[in-house]
Amino acid sequence: MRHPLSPTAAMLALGILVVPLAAIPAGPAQAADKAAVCAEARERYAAMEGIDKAPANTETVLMYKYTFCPQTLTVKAGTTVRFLNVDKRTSHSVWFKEAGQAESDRLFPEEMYSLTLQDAGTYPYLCGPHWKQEGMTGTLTVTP
Ligand SMILES: [Cu+2]
Repeated sequence: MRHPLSPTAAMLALGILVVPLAAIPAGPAQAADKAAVCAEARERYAAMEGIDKAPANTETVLMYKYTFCPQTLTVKAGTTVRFLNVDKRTSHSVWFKEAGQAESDRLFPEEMYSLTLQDAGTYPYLCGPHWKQEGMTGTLTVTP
């Protein structure tokens, strides 16, 4: 049996560390990066004070580092979805552009925007200032 810290294992471990770092693009974050961003966003949300963490019939989408967390969400018609900015400095917006809705006001850290959709369907949305350059978009699916 090979020793767990044999040179080969150490080199493999190093390779695992080096490859993803080199693969990080300058543009929109890839899926793996988004997962890490959203894990951090959830930690920030959990630590945030003064916000009801379990409001009735409500789902929460976090906005953090040019990412909606989760990026796709399915809810039953009549569920309220609130979009909460857990960023440190950056402001975001929520814009159901394709559905013809007006863009939300700019949401600063710890501010939120809520909406309740009654009609089943798939609703893509975006962040006004960050969808083009940063790919900050999401999709909300409403089921009957
Ligand atoms: Cu944004």
